[in-house]
Amino acid sequence: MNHATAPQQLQKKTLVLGLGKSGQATVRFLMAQGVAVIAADTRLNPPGLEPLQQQFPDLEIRLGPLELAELTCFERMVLSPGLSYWDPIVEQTRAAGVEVVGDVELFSWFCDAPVVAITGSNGKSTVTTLVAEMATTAGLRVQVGGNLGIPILELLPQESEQALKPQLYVIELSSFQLESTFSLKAAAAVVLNISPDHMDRYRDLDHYTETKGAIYRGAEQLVYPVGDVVIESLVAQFGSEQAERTPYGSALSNFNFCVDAQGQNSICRRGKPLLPLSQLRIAGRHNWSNALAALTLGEVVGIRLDAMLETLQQFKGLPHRTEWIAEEQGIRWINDSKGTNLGATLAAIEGLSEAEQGKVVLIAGGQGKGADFSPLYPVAERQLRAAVLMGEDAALLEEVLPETVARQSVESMQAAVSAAAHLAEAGDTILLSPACASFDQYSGFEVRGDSFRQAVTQLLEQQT
Ligand code: UMA
Ligand code: ADP
Repeated sequence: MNHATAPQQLQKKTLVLGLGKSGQATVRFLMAQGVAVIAADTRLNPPGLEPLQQQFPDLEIRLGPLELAELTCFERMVLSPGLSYWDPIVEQTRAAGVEVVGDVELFSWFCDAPVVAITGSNGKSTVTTLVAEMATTAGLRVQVGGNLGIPILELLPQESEQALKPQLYVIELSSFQLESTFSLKAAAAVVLNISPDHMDRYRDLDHYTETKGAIYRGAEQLVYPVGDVVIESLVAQFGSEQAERTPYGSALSNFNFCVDAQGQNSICRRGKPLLPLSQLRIAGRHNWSNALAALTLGEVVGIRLDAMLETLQQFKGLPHRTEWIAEEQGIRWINDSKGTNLGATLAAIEGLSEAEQGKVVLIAGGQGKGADFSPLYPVAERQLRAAVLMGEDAALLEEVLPETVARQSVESMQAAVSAAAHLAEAGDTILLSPACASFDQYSGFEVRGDSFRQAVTQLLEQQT
């Protein structure tokens, strides 16, 4: 379907299931298109209840456990990313002939500007923000959102905004969103990396990986990290034959690393040095790789190189992602609260250790989402001085620590910060990178990161 036929296609008896941010945006979008919807949520008091009741007093909203008989009365269900496409009741609803799609699918029916689509286990928000800032610096009208921040349907222009329609969409997509997306034809798509995450939602790692790979379906430019065999196989499986394949990170690809005439490690384009890494304000190998991904995506959709390089020199990184908080008595404090899976935490430890001589005192723990933490062992053996553990799955992390690593269990962030300060030595880095979701103790990673920052500031004030 293209955007001209989309409004007609919407006229189906529709249930919007899930009234979080994306469900609320979906209800508003469909109502604006004149579709009569019914809304539902399995929660008794979902976040969207009051705002939707206020805006649409006549909207029928059903709350609480789902009944199959109720669901199969609809022709279409728009499913929130928080609920699995393979949830038994959703599967039964599909088996009964109801079309189940997500908000990204609706977006792809309506969007009529090029889309840069970004997924991966880690680095999505950083790369999404970088590409959007590069495009903005180059003078394009850009809309940015998706899993990051603004629900995707809110990115589409309203009737009154047609004269200033976006020229580019830059969207972050989670595996949850990709489960129910079928028609997106991105101008450029990337899977940045794959490491286990959300293992409580998928059958196994292959299931999770394939869900992410679907971002390449129908894409014109397939961008991928060269040499990553898992992602290369996704490109082969989901990419069309006509699509252009554009790897990054090797001597044969457009963007890579090299040493310039002054001996400085640099970003280069086809062997020509462009920018010394020392001029980037984001640190760590993982972030340099994010920079290559952003440059490659930007180039294939036509963003000017000078604008991209200018952005790279200014971009300080997002809060809660290996964010520098303080340095006192030779000890650095880093907030990586967004490190919500082990892959992110390993990248943060390795990326930060590279530049420093000391060791890392890691603060970790929370909800492990069914992860296997054993890959922490060798990295911990090399780079950790100590681990301070908290939250629901602290014991699972402790099990995989080598004996050489000191450990302490704590109940609160304040206690974690004070324990870490005692365990660290001059030259060390104290890193909050939990490898876990935060929902057992906080309402989200931002609140967890803020509480870390506050506890660090308090401690350092007491010390002076
Ligand atoms: N839920 C129910 N019953 C329902 C609907 C939802 O119990 O009927 C629960 C879900 O299991 C989930 C929670 O409510 O635990 C939130 O789900 P939701 O679908 O209401 O979420 P939204 O508020 O709409 O936010 C979603 C994304 N959330 C998820 O995918 C869980 C947000 O990504 C996204 O920013 C937003 O849409 C706008 O597009 C957040 C996220 O955590 C940041 N994403 C995961 C991640 O990054 O790891 C994938
Ligand atoms: P996402 O949106 O995928 O969660 P973010 O850009 O918010 O990604 O970064 C989340 C965390 O993932 C960071 O705090 C850092 O620990 C880690 N990270 C960022 N980029 C990468 C990368 N390219 N490879 C591995 N880990 C990364």
